[in-house]
Amino acid sequence: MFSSIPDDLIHSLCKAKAVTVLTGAGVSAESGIPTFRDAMDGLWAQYDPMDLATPEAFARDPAEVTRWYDHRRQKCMAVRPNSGHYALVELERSLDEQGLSFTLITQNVDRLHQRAGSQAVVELHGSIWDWICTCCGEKKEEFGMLCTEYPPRCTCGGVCRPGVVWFGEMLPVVALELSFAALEKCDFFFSIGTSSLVQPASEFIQIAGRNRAKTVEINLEPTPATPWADWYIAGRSGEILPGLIERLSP
Ligand code: BJW
Ligand code: ZN
Repeated sequence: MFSSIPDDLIHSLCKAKAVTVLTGAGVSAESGIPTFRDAMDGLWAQYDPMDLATPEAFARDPAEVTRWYDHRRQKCMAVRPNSGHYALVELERSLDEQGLSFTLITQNVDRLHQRAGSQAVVELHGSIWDWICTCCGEKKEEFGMLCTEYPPRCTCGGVCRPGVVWFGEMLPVVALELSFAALEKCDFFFSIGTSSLVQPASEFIQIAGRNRAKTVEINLEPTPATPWADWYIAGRSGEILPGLIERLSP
């Protein structure tokens, strides 16, 4: 069960000219991908993701860290986008048809939004399918492929690292610029399935609100973003979003 969607939220969203959506791990949870702060499964149950998703962990043991990412890649391939992902595709299509603006910013590295059909996705924390050579800097995408060695090597002989953003690292400049432009432009902002603990994404709701956007948060539980939200809807994004999109239809 989830709290009902208020009429004034629907009314405000119907009037919006530019919508920006920020998603986090909760949006993929109903597909079967554990959230970042959920316990890990199988062989990796004894590990804390906060200890593996760091430059220090990769420097210490690149083979272990790349094996962990391969485990997660396997999981990503084994699952499908859920009704929350598809509802966001529908929202994008509907706004597009009306000539209105839509930006989807995701902290997720799993590419499920793209697999669902979302067109313009800003990947704030990179992608689990990208590799970057630590030696020559070459970036390559290997969607759907697993490693043949740990860590994989570039043609130059250098060690490759996952193309994701770890704690203490800068976010991709283009993704940041697109995000800030979308926050400045939007008059309606969604924060969906994120714990709002990790900067800079955790501040997006405040930035959007300061720019006079109406803000809504959808999450199983309140987060540090909740006080900044004009509406907080408690529940699963895969249940709430389809109902919300349906209410937009004339
Ligand atoms: C549902 C649901 C359902 C469940 N429906 N909801 C001190 C030292 C060094 C750095 C810092 C520091 N203090 C602050 C910093 C900055 C740091 C930071 O914020 N740290 C905090 C932990 C304090 N940030 C950074 O370092 C960032 N870079 C940066 O700021 O650069 C400038 C800078 C440089 C140097 C120093 C200081 C500043 C980079 C952050 C990179 C984050 N990377 C990760 C890993 C990506 C790769 C990988 O996946 O392996 O990104 S960490 C992890 O957290 C991952 C996620 O994208 C990110 C956010 O998590 P998310 O999506 O919110 O997931 P969860 O699991 O936290 O929450 C899930 C939510 O869903 C929950 O709320 C559930 O209730 C909900 N939910 N099911 C709806 N069905
Ligand atoms: Zn190289």
